[in-house]
Amino acid sequence: MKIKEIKVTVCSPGRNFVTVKVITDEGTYGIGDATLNGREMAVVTYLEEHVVPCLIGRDPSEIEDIWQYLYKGVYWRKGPITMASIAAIDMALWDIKGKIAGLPVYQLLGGKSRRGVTLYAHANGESINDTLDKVQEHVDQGFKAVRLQSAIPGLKVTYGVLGDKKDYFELQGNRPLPPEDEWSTQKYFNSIVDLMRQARARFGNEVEFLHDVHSRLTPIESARLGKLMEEFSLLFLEDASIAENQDSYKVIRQHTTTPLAIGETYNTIWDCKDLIQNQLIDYIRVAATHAGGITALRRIADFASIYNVKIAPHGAPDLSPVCFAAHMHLNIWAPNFGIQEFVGFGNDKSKEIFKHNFTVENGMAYMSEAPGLGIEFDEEAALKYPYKRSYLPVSRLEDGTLWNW
Ligand code: CS2
Ligand code: MG
Repeated sequence: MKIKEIKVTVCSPGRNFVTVKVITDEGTYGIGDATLNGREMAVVTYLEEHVVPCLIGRDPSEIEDIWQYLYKGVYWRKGPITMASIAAIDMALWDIKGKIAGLPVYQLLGGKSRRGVTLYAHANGESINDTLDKVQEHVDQGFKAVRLQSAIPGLKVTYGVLGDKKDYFELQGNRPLPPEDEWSTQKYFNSIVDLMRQARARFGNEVEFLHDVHSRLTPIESARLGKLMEEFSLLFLEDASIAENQDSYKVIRQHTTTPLAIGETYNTIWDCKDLIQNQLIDYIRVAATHAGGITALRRIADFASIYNVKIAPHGAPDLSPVCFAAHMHLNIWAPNFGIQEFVGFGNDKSKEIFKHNFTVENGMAYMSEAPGLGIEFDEEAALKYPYKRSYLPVSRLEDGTLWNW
């Protein structure tokens, strides 16, 4: 069997998705996600101009060799664009291998380690009460874990809070230039404790709470936040601080027992190796699409398991349902699975394009037993929603200093 054709399709059912389809000379095909929010076309070009020509005629069963070929063979290793491209090819090859074997991919990884995949939902509110009402909605649907993000008094827009928008920033259609948001650490500290205190007062300790700081704090500020959060027993505090210097998490770790999660912006194991082996974090949140696919995430999960670090794959609205499918196979297999972020299966346009039979009930996701990844991509439907350039916001402090969004 040989790779005969590779198609890269960009569609925008509310937000841009980049989907790769690898087709063999025997007609079997697989799909993968290559979506990199705000830089989608860079990945498309990388794939079409630099990757596809090298793969035509190769044996699609040689997943590992193709992964190594695309990773080491490029010389200029790593980076989000390279790794998203490798990820999409990798997911598609696992999809093909499963289809040929007549097995869902998780069976090829080692089978199920649990009945279902525990999810956490997002409660985003314009006020603390609004946020807590959203928590209630998720609890009523059976979710056992909810991430709380609430507007910060005095700031126009805050990560995760929808403002006057009807939907996530990632789904607010195209933004021809990056919007600029303002950040104040002081205003944030003035409200975050109240949010969690009122949440615990209303829901007791039955619900797991999570919170995404979105890299807005310095390490010592993260240490301070971690200590303040201890009384609320969070499941984890996410992206408390940027960790390009992985040692900086030693500053946080020595001050607080609040569990720490990081990793959604990482694209190789090297970005998190020290954090994991020095046990500076408790959850690694790498996404299959951004970190090199199933082959790479399996490696990271196994490495993390040696250090009691759990996987909690990124699952924001800018990761396509194909990425969610890949995560489902990894999550149901990984002995050190922790929890999966879940923001729904997308809007109606997205459901028209990406078809699957994964199910969600009482805050748990259940596998599709279809061979391969268990998800189909309707190219015709996709072409109804053409690419629209869109950017993630940029963040500045109140004095204008460029900050971490
Ligand atoms: C967030 C993401 O879901 C999360 O944890 O950090 O929504 C993130 O902002 C987006 O994926 C960026 O594109
Ligand atoms: Mg996040």
